[in-house]
Amino acid sequence: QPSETIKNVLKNLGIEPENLGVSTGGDFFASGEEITSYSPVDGVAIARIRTASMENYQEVMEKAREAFLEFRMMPAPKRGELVRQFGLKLRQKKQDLGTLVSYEMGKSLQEGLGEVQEMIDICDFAVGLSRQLHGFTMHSERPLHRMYEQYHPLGVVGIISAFNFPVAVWSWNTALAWICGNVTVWKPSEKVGLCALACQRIIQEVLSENNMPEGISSVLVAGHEVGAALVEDPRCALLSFTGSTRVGREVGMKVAGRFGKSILELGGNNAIIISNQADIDMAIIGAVFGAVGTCGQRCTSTRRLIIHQDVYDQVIERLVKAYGQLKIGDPLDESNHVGPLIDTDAVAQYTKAIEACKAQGGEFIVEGGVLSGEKYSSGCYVKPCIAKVENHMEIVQHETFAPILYVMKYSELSEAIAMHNDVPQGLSSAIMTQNLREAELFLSHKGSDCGIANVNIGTSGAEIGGAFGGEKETGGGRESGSDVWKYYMRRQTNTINYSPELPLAQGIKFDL
Ligand code: UN1
Repeated sequence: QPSETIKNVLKNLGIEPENLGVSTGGDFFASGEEITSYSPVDGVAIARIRTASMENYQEVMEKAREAFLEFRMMPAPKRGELVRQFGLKLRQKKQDLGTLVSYEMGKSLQEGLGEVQEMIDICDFAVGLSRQLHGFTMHSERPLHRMYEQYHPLGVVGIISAFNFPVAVWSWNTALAWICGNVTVWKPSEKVGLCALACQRIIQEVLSENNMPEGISSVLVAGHEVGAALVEDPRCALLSFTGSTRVGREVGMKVAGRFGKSILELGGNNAIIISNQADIDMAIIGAVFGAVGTCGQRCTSTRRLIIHQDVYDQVIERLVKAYGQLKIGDPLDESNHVGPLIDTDAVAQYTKAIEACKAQGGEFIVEGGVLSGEKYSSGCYVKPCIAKVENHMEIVQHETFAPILYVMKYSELSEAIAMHNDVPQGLSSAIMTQNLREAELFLSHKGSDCGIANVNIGTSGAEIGGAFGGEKETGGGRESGSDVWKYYMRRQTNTINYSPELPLAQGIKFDL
């Protein structure tokens, strides 16, 4: 049984003991199998969700298509007004939704609230953008001609999101997709289906208060089959996928195969270079938060530290000390630093990675292990750990979604950058240095090869105002800020002739 506090949160968010997992904006429905959402915090079965059947999926896609025909004609600033109201409701629901995120996913309450704050921020950002979907105008090479470009909505945007950011990733996609005139269909991770239902209820309130048709925002809590159908469906104009590189590779190829568009946000293998000219206090905080925050389950989590030999011993000593002070336990208790992993499968992956690391020659300077005892009865709590490794080791080349931090040593910055880039992934990166030359080199063309490169900030915790995403096996997609909205629209170049002649471009003569 969830605690009284949690029961209240569930009630405030419209979550029942038994829920239907599909909605297009009206009554919830579903006729697939039933699943149970368990909390990794205490192992409690929070609630049950009936998932989408394939028939339910077809119904959702039809509704979405119909809604798009209407929604695309609504002026963008009016669509922005819907998103503004959504942001206001999120402000009212922040405490409840943040608590549910923390309880269902297991991240700390601070981080759960932070995730809802990201939703609010992207709404504000999108409201402003709704009046700024600018294209260029160009000078035509022909007399009395005009050229310009416009951005048109795409259609149905499919969103497949991961368990680790149960609410924010959806909102980065939807806030932009909606102001751009698209409708959205969301298949969240089944591990955090209740968070998805809560989000859908909030947006539905806004849409129905504004007498909007059904189909603008849909959710499908569903299994693999429905996800696969969405990937293959030509009605899904853009598919935004967050998840593993293994699955993302399949998704990307399938969507490309039907000439659909995709945004892929896949694995990271993020490193911080700690220079001998770093502010070490800052470096330690950045590294520890990056490695253990969200129990190492962010795609931006710090996986590797590349430390200058002159400060290596000092940094190691301070890391070991800091890890000794970490409090592991209930993430809703604000005195704890580290909560649980998402489930016992994740715990098994963690244990396997530690064994592999040892077998490949890694030396643990902070030992890992699975915690047991009453406080840890869900079986999902593990000890953050640190291993001395070499960058080329197979385990170091892979992303393990757990708090395992790999440390290595360098002597020259060029060598550190080479090690930094010598992994298949390219999401987030950082250098800790107070030396301008080092910082600029790291940010230069021969510096970090990642989509995100920071100076004197850790690898995680990106703001929504920048474009979020990475290179190489991270998939190349970008979400949230900057000019990312362009991914959600199709560009059209228009040339208008207002002369009485028909001159051809490139000086071609064609007389009849
Ligand atoms: C993710 O882990 O999928 O930069 C997203 C960060 C967050 C987003 C992480 N703003 O850590």
